[in-house]
Amino acid sequence: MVQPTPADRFSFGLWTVGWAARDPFGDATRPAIDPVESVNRLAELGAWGVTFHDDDLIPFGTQGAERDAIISRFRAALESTGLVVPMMTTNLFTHPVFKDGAFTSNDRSVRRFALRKVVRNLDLAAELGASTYVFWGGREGAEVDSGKDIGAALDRYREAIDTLGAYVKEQGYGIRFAIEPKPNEPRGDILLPTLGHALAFIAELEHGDIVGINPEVGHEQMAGLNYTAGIAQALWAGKLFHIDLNGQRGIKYDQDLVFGHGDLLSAFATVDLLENGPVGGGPGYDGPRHFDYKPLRTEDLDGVWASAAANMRTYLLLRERAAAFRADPEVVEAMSVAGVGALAQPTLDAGESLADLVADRSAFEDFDADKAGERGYGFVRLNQLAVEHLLGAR
Ligand code: 3MF
Ligand code: MG
Ligand code: MG
Repeated sequence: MVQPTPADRFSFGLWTVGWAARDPFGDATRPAIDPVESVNRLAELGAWGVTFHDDDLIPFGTQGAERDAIISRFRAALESTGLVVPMMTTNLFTHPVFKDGAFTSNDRSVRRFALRKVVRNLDLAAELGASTYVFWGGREGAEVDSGKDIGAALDRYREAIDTLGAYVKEQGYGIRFAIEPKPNEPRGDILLPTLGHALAFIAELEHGDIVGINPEVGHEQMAGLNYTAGIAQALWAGKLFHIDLNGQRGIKYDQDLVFGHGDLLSAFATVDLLENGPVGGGPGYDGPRHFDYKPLRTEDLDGVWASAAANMRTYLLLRERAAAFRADPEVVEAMSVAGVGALAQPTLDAGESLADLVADRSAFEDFDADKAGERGYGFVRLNQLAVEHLLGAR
């Protein structure tokens, strides 16, 4: 079925469809969209959830009764459509106060303000039933090497995440954090630039048990990395808490294209991993299928909703193709020839020590390395089968 339903658990950020298409060189090409309109339209299209930064819904600086009124109007729209809020996040990048970062600004008063801004929005996230809270540190970085002590910045980053982690635990919110890596833009260099850096950072946290990652397709590809391989490592580490699906064409600015409109073969592999689990076996991903894309600046409002629908339709088409790929007996055979499943077998036998291996002449002295080197793995054939399934040729 290529008609999305809430069972598919597709979610969109308010800032995605709501992007008025202002860029560094040009004015907005579209009017702002009322968040309630976005909720209604996304629900009509078959989405399941909506996500947002505090300031996407409640303009920066809005307090008290005015803030409450905005929230209750939004809640009414959620209730009438059945849309849920699976994830929330904080805008710690738009206001000039954050120009040198939020948690890692050189200015301590800014760091304190940032923490306070997150706490208020975490309380709202708990009220709205969000189970994931994303941290994208777009301004946590630098352009000038001598202007930022990276070690001290990481200390402050850790302090912030641990302080907030302790808070959600004390409150019993049941919220997990997901750090979203990005190599650059808007800062020249951003801290935690790839998912690997983020995983290493999480290992240093006191409350790392509730902290995972939210890798975005385009962000990893901006660093020239293989997104599917990256999220496979995150799954392996039990840290794939959320995902930002979109498209990117090579190492350039963050394009936020529709999912599949960048590297389509990579998108196929991503959906195959998320839906069917690793090729050698094991569980896939059970979180939201979240799109963090931007409708092209050339689109009018009809184009905005068509592009939102395109993300979901592409995902569902790839899901169909990936299921057919895995079920194809020729693919199963090609994977067997390639030894894909054989990698699951431990290299040492149960109870075998390294000394036992050293004593095993068949492993080394009598091993015919030249003969083993002659083996063909057939990976090209396997990839061609994937391409043919993707093209609908099988
Ligand atoms: C920027 C992003 C962000 C994050 C968001 C949290 C504005 O490139 O991807 O979107 O996704 O802040 O989810
Ligand atoms: Mg992005
Ligand atoms: Mg993102």
